[in-house]
Amino acid sequence: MNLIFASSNKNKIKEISALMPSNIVLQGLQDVGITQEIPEPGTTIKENSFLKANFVIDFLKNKNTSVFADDSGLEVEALNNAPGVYSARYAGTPKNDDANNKKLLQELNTKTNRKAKFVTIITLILNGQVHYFEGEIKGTIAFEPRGNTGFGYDPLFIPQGYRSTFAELGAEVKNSISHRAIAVKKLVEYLKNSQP
Ligand code: ITT
Repeated sequence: MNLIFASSNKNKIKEISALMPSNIVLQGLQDVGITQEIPEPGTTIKENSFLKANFVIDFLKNKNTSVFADDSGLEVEALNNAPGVYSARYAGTPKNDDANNKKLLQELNTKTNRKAKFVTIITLILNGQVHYFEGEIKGTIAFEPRGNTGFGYDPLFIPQGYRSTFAELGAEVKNSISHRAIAVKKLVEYLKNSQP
């Protein structure tokens, strides 16, 4: 089946492509003629996840389009779960991973509690029906950026049970345990069971 992934984040597209079975043909936004960045005006991760998927349905004016979107964020306990829904633009616009990581370290400068979690909510719109799939992973925030794989907050996030950051662990390990991998596995399972 053809499935549109409503994301312009190349790293997410790479991670999700690696988790998709071969009978699902992923189409990017450009494949369906969407070149602008999809607005994310929501105040929760779930809301933005839905808005991104629904944008594609509205844009294509086709309620039977099969589309999914991933909205993700980092929730840091000592910062009242910030940056959360604002993870992409934590240090302002345009979005910048290095600036976000720098700001996060500054905000945590005086904190001893380094606990955090990554959250992903995938919204699937299939035959006009909306479905949500969630994934999260607990961990802690390192004291300086380490490693050079992945994206976003990966150089600062140490998943529970490990000593290395996601950026040090590499794509294969990240993709076997991450928030996104957990949500995508649920999505794939659902698609497998819903196909004739
Ligand atoms: P879309 O086009 O899919 O919306 P985006 O980059 O805007 O791409 P989000 O709105 O979900 O994605 O923003 C989440 C931000 O959180 C993202 O820019 C990263 O900074 C961070 N993030 C999300 N998933 C991550 C991951 O697996 N590892 C590290 N950082 C992540």
